[in-house]
Amino acid sequence: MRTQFSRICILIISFLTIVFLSCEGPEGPEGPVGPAGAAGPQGPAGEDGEDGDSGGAAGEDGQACWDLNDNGVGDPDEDFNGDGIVDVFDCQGADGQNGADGTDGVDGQDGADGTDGQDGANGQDGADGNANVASIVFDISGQAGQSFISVSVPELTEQVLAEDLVLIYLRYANNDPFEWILASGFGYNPDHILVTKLIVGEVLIELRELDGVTGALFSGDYDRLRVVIAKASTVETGKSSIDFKDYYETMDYFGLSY
Ligand SMILES: [Ca+2]
Ligand SMILES: [Ca+2]
Repeated sequence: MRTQFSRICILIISFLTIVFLSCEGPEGPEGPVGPAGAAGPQGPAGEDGEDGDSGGAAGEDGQACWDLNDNGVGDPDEDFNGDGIVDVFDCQGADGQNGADGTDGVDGQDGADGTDGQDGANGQDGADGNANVASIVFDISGQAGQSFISVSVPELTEQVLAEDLVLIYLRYANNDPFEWILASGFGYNPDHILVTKLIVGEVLIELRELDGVTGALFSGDYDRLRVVIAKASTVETGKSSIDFKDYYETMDYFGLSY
């Protein structure tokens, strides 16, 4: 009985297998490309190549430091140290910057005095002076405010007063240039006259106003008194035309400076 059942089962299974196999459909389309696989391991190193050709051309020489014009020749003007050879000793770098000024040195000692120079040549003789004429000037500005002044003149000796010509001039200080007035007669202004007296060693001068009123006539208008003493022999006869009131003509006549 059991064997029969097994056979029946086998028959059923076989039948079902035939049924499934006979039921397979047609083949479907090709599916998409799958993802790339992982890289494989590195392969072994290859063999060394052959050595290249070592016979390349040599490079050109560089420029020598002394060859300023780069012509490869030592030119005369490249012989900087002047020894007749152009070589590395002629190589010069660029000038450096000037250094800072040094501190001043200590003053040296004074040198010895030099020897005296030679005397110069004598100058030319000056014009002859007039030994027979004396001209003396006195400052009378300190006597301002007076109407009468006395000036000490030691040169007026008794002999001079007896033999020589004596002229007295007053300088009027208020004009530019100054004017000299003969101290006898009218003064610079016609409102007064000048009266001069000569005594031994002294000149006396009085200013008299024409209106008879005596005032402080020497108010500083006259600041200098000049005494001219001329030997009588120097006053030539026939020269009476000299106007002694003209101060400059008189000075010229006696050869005196103004
Ligand atoms: Ca050169
Ligand atoms: Ca040289």
